[in-house]
Amino acid sequence: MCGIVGIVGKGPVNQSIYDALLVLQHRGQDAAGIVTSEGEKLHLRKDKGLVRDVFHTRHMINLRGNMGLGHVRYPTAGVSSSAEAQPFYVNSPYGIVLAHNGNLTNAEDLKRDLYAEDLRHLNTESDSEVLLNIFAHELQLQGKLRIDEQDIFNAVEGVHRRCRGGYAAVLMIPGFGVCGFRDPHGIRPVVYGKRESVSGIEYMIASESVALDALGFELISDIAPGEAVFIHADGQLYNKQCAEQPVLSPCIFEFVYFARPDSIIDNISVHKARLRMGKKLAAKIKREWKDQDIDVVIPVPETSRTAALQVANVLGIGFAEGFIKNRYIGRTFIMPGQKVRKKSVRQKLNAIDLEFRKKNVLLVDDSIVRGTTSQQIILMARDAGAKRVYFASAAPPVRYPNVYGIDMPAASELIAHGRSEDEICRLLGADGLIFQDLDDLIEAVQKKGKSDVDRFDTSVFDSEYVTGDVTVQYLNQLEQNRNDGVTESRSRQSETVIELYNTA
Ligand code: PIN
Repeated sequence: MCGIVGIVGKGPVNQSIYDALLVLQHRGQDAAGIVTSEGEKLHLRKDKGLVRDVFHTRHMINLRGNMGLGHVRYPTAGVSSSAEAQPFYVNSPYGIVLAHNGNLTNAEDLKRDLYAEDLRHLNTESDSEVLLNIFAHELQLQGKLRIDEQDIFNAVEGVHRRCRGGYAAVLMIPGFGVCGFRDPHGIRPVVYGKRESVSGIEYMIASESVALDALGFELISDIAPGEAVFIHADGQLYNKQCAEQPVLSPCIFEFVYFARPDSIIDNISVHKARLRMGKKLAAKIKREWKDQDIDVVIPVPETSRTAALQVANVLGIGFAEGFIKNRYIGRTFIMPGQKVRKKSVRQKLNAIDLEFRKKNVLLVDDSIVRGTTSQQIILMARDAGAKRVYFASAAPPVRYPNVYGIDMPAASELIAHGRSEDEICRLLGADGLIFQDLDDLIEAVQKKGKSDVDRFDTSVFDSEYVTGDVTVQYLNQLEQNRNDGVTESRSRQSETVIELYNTA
């Protein structure tokens, strides 16, 4: 997953882009980048690391100009390296920089076409570089020395014709303007807003509305599925629907876990959606655990708190904070020749024994993915003296991989893949386990049918991939790539799963 931002300002934008990236940091901690346009000149700084570590004063001083883009990256496709940090740049036509959130499901075909037909060279494994080159080629086809917004929209139409998958992107042409666009299913979120400055109106495009809030921008709208918004360097805003059959189907996992609770996505408050998830989950617990003997509801920090509080309210049971998270958990330093170990959950979370001692506790988490954390948390609750440990997930079992840009493990690493709920409960070592029903989750996010969203991408729960192009071969390839130890951390985490399962 990644976070993107684009600003057309009336003064220097470097600080505003930096601040917006800090607010979007939860969307990716692997790499960060900012590019600004000072007239025709581009200034770029990108590297691996957190926003606060990538940009120093000397970099910020160089990032001159009144418009620019920013990106925070979470590795999805490809390896994690500084060469793959974004924004990406291509020099022809006109010079274009692009930052992307999502994943193209037909990237391999597009790479072949770019090479063999469009005569373009790609220098990374990243599908974002593919997206940029497709856009660049489509813009080149307009065949003009001086372009206008219509040429940009025509090129975005070309992107929608050729690309499949999830993509929310911002791009910039130096001295000309910034464009934001969203795939025809609107899988990944992206919004735009404005702020009045003494010199006129400034515009921002960002992954989440929280970035607008934090910088004093007022939310105008989500970019609609298939739509493109273009802001000219002079501050004029244009928008156009560039897809033939747009169908809004946003990723439901943004609401479950990924997005900040203070964001509004497709007119739905993430916070309120999580409150409704808690209500629904409590109703299911009431229905299914008639003689439940829960003494206290304890959230697994952070995301699940909102839902857990509602579970406790609806059940009429006490709520307690039983786990304390270390906010300053540091990096793992790899010494030569040393085997890298995953930081244990115990280093990140510590239990307050008195909230567990001699009690039947219900732990609530937003989701169960690999199950490794859940397993360790249940052990911690027992070690802290709990009599019985029940576990509830505010989302249904995650059984299938994500192909639209959420960094999820391969199917075989998902604890729920091919397993019944009873089997998962046994592996986790819980005394009882309950999952949200998918229909309830959809209703919770949909505001009981009151939102404009008729359909969500729920593929991680039911394998219904909204773009309709995800084949068994594609998923097998994904399984192989993700299992091949694409990143150290992934392979390390799967090791831990096996170790823990064997001891269960
Ligand atoms: C983490 C939110 N949430 C916790 C992410 C753990 C799955 N995990 C998904 C649960 S936070 S596991 O609150 O935002 O920090 O199932 O893979 O063990």
